[in-house]
Amino acid sequence: MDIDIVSVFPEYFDVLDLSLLGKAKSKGLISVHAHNLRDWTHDVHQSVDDTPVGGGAGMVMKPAVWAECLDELLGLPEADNTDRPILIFPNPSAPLFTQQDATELSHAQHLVFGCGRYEGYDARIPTYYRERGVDVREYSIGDYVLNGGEVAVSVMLEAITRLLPGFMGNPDSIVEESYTGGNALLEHNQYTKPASWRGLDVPAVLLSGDHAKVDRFRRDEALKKTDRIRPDLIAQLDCHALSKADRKTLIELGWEVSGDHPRRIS
Ligand code: 6GU
Repeated sequence: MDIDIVSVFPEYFDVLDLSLLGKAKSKGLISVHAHNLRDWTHDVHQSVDDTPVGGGAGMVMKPAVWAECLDELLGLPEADNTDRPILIFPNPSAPLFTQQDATELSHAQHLVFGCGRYEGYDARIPTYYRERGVDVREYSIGDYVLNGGEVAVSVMLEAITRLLPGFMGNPDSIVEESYTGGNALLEHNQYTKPASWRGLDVPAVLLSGDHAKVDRFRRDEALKKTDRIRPDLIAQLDCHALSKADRKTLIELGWEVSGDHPRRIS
């Protein structure tokens, strides 16, 4: 996978050489290039932003500089639509980035990320590239405000690249974790040895050696934890995909399990 990142703080991405992502780079699984947007300016001040049309606080990133940069990285106008990169802009006012997006993007050959700074970027930039057939995505990583897209891009990159075949030592750990697959639950608690530590014991069933019982215990723990912390995820479950034992647990937790999705009744 080839990854280009455009930012006014390209050094921010030097940290990608550390960690697992650095390992994936040295293994040749991914290549990452962080570019400085200011390299595409022509004025002495290398300015990339201007005041908002219509008034208001802050500065907005100018379309012309971005377009010179993105035309080059996307190979426009020559490249045909088939192997164009996917263009991604972090944006706090966009749909939330989910595990499903990470999975889908992990199958792409080439991703280009454009980091906005200040109060954002001119809305005509994504429009322009969409009109030229580019797959343009805008994502928020959560309901809070960051100063710029750099942190959001590193979050998305980590979520995407760890799904690449050969990235993780043990691919099973991806299959088992929260948010994977259509029926997302929070993960059950994990424990390691010793079985008793400072007066706190691990749940006895985990020491029983009875794998069916352990699986059921963990599944019920996941259902209870999700009910408590993220009931919105329970309400999105597909009732038809739930086992008899899952239904029983959810009913005990106060859900009606019929129709397409569970509904809280008490
Ligand atoms: Cl993608 N960008 C910024 N600047 N702030 C955010 C965000 C993105 N997602 C949540 N907050």
